[in-house]
Amino acid sequence: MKIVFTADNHLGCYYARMTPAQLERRRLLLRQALSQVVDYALDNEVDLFLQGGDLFDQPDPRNVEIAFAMGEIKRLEAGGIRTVLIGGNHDTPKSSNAPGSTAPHRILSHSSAVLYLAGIGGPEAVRLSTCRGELIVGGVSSDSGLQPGDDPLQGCSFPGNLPSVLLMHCSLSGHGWMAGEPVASRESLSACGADAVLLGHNHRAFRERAGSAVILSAGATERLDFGEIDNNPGFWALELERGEVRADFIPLTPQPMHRLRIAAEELALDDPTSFVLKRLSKVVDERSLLRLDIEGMLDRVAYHRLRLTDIWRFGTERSFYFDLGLNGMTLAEEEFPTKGISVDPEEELRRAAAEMISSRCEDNERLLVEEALAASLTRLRGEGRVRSND
Ligand SMILES: [Mn+2]
Repeated sequence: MKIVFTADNHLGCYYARMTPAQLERRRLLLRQALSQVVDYALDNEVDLFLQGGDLFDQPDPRNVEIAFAMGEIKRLEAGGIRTVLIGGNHDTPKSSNAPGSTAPHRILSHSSAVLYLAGIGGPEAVRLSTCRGELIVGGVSSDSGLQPGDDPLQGCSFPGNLPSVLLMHCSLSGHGWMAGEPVASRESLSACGADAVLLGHNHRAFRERAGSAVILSAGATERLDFGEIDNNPGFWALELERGEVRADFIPLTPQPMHRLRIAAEELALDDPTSFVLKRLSKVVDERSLLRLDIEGMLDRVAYHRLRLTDIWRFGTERSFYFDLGLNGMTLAEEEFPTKGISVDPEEELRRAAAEMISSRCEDNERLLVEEALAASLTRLRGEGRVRSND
């Protein structure tokens, strides 16, 4: 029996700092990645299309994403392929008993070609017939009711007479993801008796064994942020018999992504801005997601020479999306003469505001700083008056 297994497609993924046009293009690429998985399933005439959670980035996806997913399911159906879905931590509502709350998978499961295994509170298993034989598919959707460290699979077992796969969306012990979330243990995966355990959630693909079970992490179909730059997106093609699993990882070509790090200490120059632009010009291209991080201790002279707005504009105009990371940068302490200096509070406020404005990329952030400055000056002058009346 032939199976395609994908997870973490994150349709409709939101990026707070993208423009609406960038966001639309990025979301189109996420949809196209899933279409490539569907194309593969159709070209190779597989029996089942399994999705291991986080098909959508949110529990309430936009209509465009739902309509797209339905269209892909219909394409699979026309090719005689059934789809099995489970919910992930992103696309399952946090509380299933909140009024009006339902998983988007329930919309898709109105198609007779879709089986949604909500599997909250324990695996839900079905026996499926395909033209190549029968199998058992178990599913455990992401369950926000579980506590950190809970094992979502405790005590589950599969009958031994048919080929079986278990679809889950959770971390595997030993693969650090996020602290404080439920983790499937190798012991319970091995004890459940499934031939293959198919895991969504970890955006990095891997293959392991637990006892007689083959464990496959699907990985995501795109690199969702700069922290995933070293991941290789893709999906799995499986051939399954009782007690025998053959699996090939099929890579997908992600959107190009670059990350450039510059040490602040390198910027002690007459013209640090040109230095940065020269480094950037070697990696920018209009299809790429690009992030520049300036890290380390920057002295104040270099800081005042560094034109961050020019750098941001240069990156933004020449790449698909440009992100400037300054969190790893600190400013060196300024040395003051030991005799003491006189400070004009208004002047200091203006200077601080000018510094903040020059390091902000967004117009609304700059406006906010200007408003804060005006409010601070008003208060400062007001307090001055109160004191002089005393
Ligand atoms: Mn995910």
